[in-house]
Amino acid sequence: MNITNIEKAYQLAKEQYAAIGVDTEKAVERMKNVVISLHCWQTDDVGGFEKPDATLSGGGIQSTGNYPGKAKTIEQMRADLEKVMQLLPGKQRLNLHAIYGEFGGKLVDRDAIGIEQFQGWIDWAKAQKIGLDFNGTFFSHPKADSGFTLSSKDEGIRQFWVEHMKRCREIGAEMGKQLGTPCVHNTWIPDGSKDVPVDRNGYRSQLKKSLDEGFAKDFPKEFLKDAVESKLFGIGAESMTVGSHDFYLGYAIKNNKLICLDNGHFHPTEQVGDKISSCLHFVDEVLLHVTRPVRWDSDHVVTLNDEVQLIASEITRNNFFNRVNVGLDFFDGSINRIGAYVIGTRAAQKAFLIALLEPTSDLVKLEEEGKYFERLAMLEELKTKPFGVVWDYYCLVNDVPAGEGYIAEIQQYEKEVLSKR
Ligand code: RNT
Ligand code: ZN
Repeated sequence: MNITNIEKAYQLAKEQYAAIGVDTEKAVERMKNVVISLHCWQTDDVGGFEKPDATLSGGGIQSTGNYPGKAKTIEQMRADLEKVMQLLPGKQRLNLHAIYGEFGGKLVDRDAIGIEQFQGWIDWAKAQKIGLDFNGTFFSHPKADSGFTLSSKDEGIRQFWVEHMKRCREIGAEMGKQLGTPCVHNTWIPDGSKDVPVDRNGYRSQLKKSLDEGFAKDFPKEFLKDAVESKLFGIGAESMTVGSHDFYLGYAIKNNKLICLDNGHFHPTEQVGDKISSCLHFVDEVLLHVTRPVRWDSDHVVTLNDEVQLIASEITRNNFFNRVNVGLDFFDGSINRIGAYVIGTRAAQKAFLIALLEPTSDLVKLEEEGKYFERLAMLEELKTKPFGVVWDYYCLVNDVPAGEGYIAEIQQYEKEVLSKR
């Protein structure tokens, strides 16, 4: 896109927003507060590097599609991530899963991983000037095949996963320490039951016991922040999910943990955007997994929709940037994976910029005066203000392609790199 045209259009847009009391410069400046954690698992459909050609198995999460060019080695994955970050304005973090360590062709089981397998990632992150987040991997493993991990009634299996969790926290804390920015360590387990269970309470007691053991060691908050991720149901766990929202929200409040809200993990008419201000009255911080559930927890590529918009608006209106950690969680193997990343991350960023271009205090005033026609009218008018022009300007000042400019760059990367894999 032509630079002078973007600048010309921006000046006009700036005036239009100023007329309704919105400072576009300030909005662009406040985008610095929006740091998005890129979920590493979009690069290879949640495969990881434990075994050659590993594919996601079990856990009720599913990646579909077989688009060519998937990252098969750590080097390829890093190259892809670097490409993605070159096409994104603003600052990102990287969110790693435990199966993405550098295992050097040896089988290092989940209860044996350590910082050795992740030092390379820390060095890479340091060079990229980004922070790292971390997740234990409680699926794609024979000891998860029964459908129960931390909530298992088999003591050997339960202990195995508790050990995994402990090791993941050690790794996360070391990442935070070395990189000078706390690592958000998230625990999601697939545990649940396809058919109606009898002893729901028994499994939840096991899970509580395991979490207490896994969290027994304290780490400084500057290094590590622990989150627990709830879910309503998963495929193969339709009748009961052990780690439900009630369970984890209770656990997080009582034990000073972060609650992870994944917007694919609730009933389709529930909105995560509405939950943020509720949870933040009782927990210090929240972790988000921003995704796009289509009829179920399908983890489609994030697009700019009402759900994501409400999430961004709630964070922005309340200036919750320091209390809400924004991560992404989708995996689509049916289209160019780098393209999927860029579309999804940019969509989330756009939602934040739109939220920052809102005359919030004026709207609150209308609301408090009971002027609901005027409030609705303004909210409608805001939808057709020249947001896209401010977005292009934001990309321009961040030195990344504006508008659709990233499409050609991804096509070129596909031709030069992905198609040769
Ligand atoms: C699964 C959860 C979880 C995973 C990742 C890969 O339903 O959303 O966050 O997607 O851990
Ligand atoms: Zn998630």
